[in-house]
Amino acid sequence: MLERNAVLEVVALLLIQGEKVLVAQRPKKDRLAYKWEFPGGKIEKGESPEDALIREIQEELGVSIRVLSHFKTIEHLEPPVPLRLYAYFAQLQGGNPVPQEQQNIQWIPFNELLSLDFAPADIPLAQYLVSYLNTV
Ligand code: DCM
Repeated sequence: MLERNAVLEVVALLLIQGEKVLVAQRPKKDRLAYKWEFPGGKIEKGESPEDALIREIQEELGVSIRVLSHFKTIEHLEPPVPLRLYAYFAQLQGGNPVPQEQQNIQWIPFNELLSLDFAPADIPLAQYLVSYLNTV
């Protein structure tokens, strides 16, 4: 397959504390500037999604996590960047997330989550998450 048709494989963190979930806002310099997302990023060649998530969260938020379980995989196959987003529940191993890449972060209450201006692939993920949280 030609590179331009490749689907980008990306991981996302679902980190919950009490009635809140952690979200990050993409910095000005990035694609999808100022859109909110669940923290994460690209899976590198040869890396498992779980290892990619642990690495990305250490890089972006300066904390180590323990990956608990896979929640959902979202396929957002539209241009300009078709992507497959693997979302995992995880817990902190200690410490608090601190942005390392000039992004804003916030712990947002479940009932406010859907009011955020999310990146396209994160919109259905947020919807699934809210539905799920309402059942547990
Ligand atoms: N991405 C996304 N949702 C996330 C994480 C990432 O849509 N929760 C997208 C944005 C980029 C690509 O994945 O197109 C790579 O992310 P990054 O630029 O953070 O490495």
